[in-house]
Parts: sequence; structure tokens; C-alpha cells
Amino acid sequence: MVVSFFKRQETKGIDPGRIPPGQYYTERFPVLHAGSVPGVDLDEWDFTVDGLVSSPQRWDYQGVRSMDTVRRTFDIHCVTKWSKLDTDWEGVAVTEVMSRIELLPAVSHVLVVAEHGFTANLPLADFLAEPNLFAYRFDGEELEPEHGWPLRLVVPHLYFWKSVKWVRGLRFLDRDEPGFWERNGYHMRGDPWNEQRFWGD
Ligand SMILES: Nc1nc2c(c(=O)[nH]1)N[C@H]1C(S)=C(S)[C@@H](COP(=O)(O)O)O[C@H]1N2
Ligand SMILES: [Mo]
Repeated sequence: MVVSFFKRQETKGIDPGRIPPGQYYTERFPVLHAGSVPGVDLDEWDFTVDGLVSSPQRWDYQGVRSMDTVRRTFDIHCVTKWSKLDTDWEGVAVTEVMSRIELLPAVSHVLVVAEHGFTANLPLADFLAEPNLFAYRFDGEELEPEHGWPLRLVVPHLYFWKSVKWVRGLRFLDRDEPGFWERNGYHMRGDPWNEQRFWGD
């Protein structure tokens, strides 16, 4: 009961319309991932795009950092039930990266690929949503390694497990293919407003 007392206190002054069903508000920024934080050597690092594209792409880290930047503020929602409001991200818009990629007409989904073989699947329309970005700064500072530095995807309208940390590339597909958490029972789409947490939700 003590726990719910504090949760209620923390929610004071927060517009409840910004908190999806079953979520609670927090000011903390929990760290969540499978496995360990990867050690990253920027000289070895690359970002690759393959699958159903007219020509595969590869950028080094400088190539990504030299693309036009955006700074955007989002509410984020983790399937473990915390929501954090007004988070401040800076990086390269997904639309900016996609202006360099020509998709084949059959593409319906993307598999986002990260260090250690971690993956997450997204319907193409969710991935292309205008607010999404590949972030490397948070709150005006370089992103912390445990939050995904040197590059993480941020897809604020879906549960935060789709916001892949330590991202290394994209694979465009003509079908949906479950990623890491999705193979472990999590929903293929993950819309927090419809509580798409697990298979069958
Ligand atoms: N590469 C990678 N990205 C990942 C994960 C992971 O295990 N590996 N976990 C996801 C999950 S379950 C969540 S809730 C968020 C957590 O991000 P945070 O640690 O910055 O809060 O990262 C997501 N991105
Ligand atoms: Mo998560």
C-alpha cells in the first residue's frame, strides 16, 4: 500500500490524459535491456541498411553525425509500466535517414538491428512516423552508454522496447518477423494506448 501511496503522490499535477492505461508516472529514467552494455569502438562502428532496398547503404559514425539534426521532446512509455514525460532527445530524424534510402514497393516492415544481435520489428508506417529519430544526445548531453550511446532509435508512440539501443542497422522486409522481445512473448506492434503488451493483447 505504501507503494501506491507514493505513486499517487508522484502523479500530483500531471495531466492524467498523458499516462496510458496501466502505466504510472515517474521522474526517474530506469535502465532496461537484455545482456550487457556493449563496448563500442567508433572506428569500427557502422550503420548498415539492407533487405528490400534498391541499393544497400553503409555509414560510419561520422557519416551519421554529419546528417541534419533535430531536437524533440516526447513522453515515453515502458511495458514494465513506467511513463516518463517531456524527455528531450537530439539526433537525426528517421525521415532524414530515409531520404537517403530507396525502398522496394513490397516493403511492409523493418527489423531494427543492434549490437549483440538484438532486434526489434516495426510495421513500416510506425517506423516512418514523423517524430521518430535516431538519438545520440539526451537532455543536452551525449547519451549515456546504458541508454544506448552511440545511437539509439526513439519511437515514442510505441512501448519503449521498440526504441532500440545501440542500433547498427535496418533490414527492410515484405513480412513481419518477430524481434528479440517479440519472440519472448511481447506484442508485434506494442501500442501503449491500446495496451498491446503481450501476444494476444
Ligand atoms: N539493444 C537493445 N535495445 C533495447 C533493449 C535491449 O534489450 N537491447 N531493451 C528495450 C527495452 S525493453 C526498453 S524498456 C528500453 C529501455 O531504454 P532505457 O534503458 O534507456 O530506459 O530499451 C529498449 N531497447
Ligand atoms: Mo522494456
